[in-house]
Amino acid sequence: MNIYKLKICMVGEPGVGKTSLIKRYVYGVFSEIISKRWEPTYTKKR
Ligand SMILES: Nc1nc2c(ncn2[C@@H]2O[C@H](COP(=O)(O)OP(=O)(O)OP(=O)(O)O)[C@@H](O)[C@H]2O)c(=O)[nH]1
Ligand SMILES: [Mg+2]
Repeated sequence: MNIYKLKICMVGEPGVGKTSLIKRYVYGVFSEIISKRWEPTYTKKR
């Protein structure tokens, strides 16, 4: 079986839910609290 390492870059308008989507997928959590604006988010999921 081949194992692929992918890097995904999420870009979009401010406040559309990019960080929320990433945190939901990687950590399984969703927060209504607005994250700090313009803060890049780097996460890793195996
Ligand atoms: N109801 C609802 N709220 C959401 C959803 N996704 C994000 N939000 C809310 O929208 C707000 C902004 O979400 P962020 O994930 O911070 O958006 P972002 O695209 O990362 O914003 P920037 O980092 O400023 O570009 C937060 O208050 C989230 O809780 C969703 O699917 N449903
Ligand atoms: Mg964000």
